[in-house]
Amino acid sequence: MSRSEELYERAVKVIPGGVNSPVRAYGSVGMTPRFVEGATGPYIFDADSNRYIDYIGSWGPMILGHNNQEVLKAVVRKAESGLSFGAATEIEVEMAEFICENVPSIEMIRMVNSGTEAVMSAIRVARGYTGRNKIVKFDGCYHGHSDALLVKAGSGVMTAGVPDSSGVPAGCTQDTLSAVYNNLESVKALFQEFPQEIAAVIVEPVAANMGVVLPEEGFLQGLRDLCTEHGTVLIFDEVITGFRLAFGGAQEHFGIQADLVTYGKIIGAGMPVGAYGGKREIMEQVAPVGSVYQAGTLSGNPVAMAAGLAQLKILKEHPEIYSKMRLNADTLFDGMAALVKKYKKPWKMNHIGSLGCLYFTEQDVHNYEEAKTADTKTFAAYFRFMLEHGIHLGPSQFEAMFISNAHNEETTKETLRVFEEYLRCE
Ligand code: HOZ
Repeated sequence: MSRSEELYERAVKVIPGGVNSPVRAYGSVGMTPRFVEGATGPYIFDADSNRYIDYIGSWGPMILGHNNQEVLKAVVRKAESGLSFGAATEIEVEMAEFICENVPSIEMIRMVNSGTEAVMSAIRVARGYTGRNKIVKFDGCYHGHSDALLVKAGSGVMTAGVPDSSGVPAGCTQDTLSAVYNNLESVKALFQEFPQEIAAVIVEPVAANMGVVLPEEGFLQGLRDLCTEHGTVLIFDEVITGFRLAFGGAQEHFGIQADLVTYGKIIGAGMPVGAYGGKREIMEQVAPVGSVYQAGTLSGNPVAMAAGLAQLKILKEHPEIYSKMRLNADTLFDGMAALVKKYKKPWKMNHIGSLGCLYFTEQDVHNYEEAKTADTKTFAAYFRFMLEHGIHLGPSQFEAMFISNAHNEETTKETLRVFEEYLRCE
């Protein structure tokens, strides 16, 4: 029995499914998880000392690759003065100033501890600001696991085989409306049905929890225009795209400004952090200035701030990181698409910047229904082959592949070699 199998045996006795987040259980690929011992650069090592090229990158934040020494030093230095105080610290101000200076739509920002918390709070603020209750989300977009947003959610909910979670009272989702990604008409119809009732439209500007679905030309601008017209708060959930798609995230990449933006793990460089920010007049609704309550002892934790700020500063000082990541990502994803063609498979590769997803379907994927046509059994076989040959992918058809600045020609060449071997044996 491998060490990972031993650990899994222990884990399932004391942790539901043996994991602290469902996708990690490898359920949708019919395997048991590899337990991770450590990681460096583009590589991750399991408890049996196997080395893998890692395309999860902690689901996005390891933009610089694993175990970046500058980030690590900043963490150690900060930790030496204490881990948590539950009181205001200078580094929180530095972080807030840095983001406000660098992201044009953000005039004020509040730190929290995860993307889930950021989105939950942003929705509350949008409701407080507008005095309205309804929110619009999109089928297949995932905004964390708060009650109101577990409606046709992406990520692990998609492979759980149920559109909505149990344990969520109907009252919590009665004001959640779900529209079709890339379909402005479906959003217009909701505005027509509920004029003056929609507090917020929340969207992943690149939907990266149902694989990777790119916004079509005009979609995000259309949402911007509809929200402006109806006095509705437009929220970009940039938990995955923030500081990744470009330094200014999807807002910079697509040239569209949201009213509120949510961030997650990326701004903690992998430490547990989230944040929501945006227009001053909206953010001033938040307590203690305004009447929308939101709080947390670990919010703005100094060690997490130190990690995040160190990474963000490196990204700001080295804009060439983005072109390098894009080049590596294009070489890998276009290379995979070329191999798919060479071996006469009908599968589709969606990619943008450092994010990509190979869908095992012959259907082009622009939304949730199309993503769901993917053959998850074929994905599972592909996943197993890749893992057994040293390539660590997200264990679900509906997760993205993440490229970091540490990936290079060698990792791309090796990944393409293994992928071709898989296609040859398929
Ligand atoms: N929901 C995450 C992926 N979109 C997975 C989180 C995790 O398992 O760490």
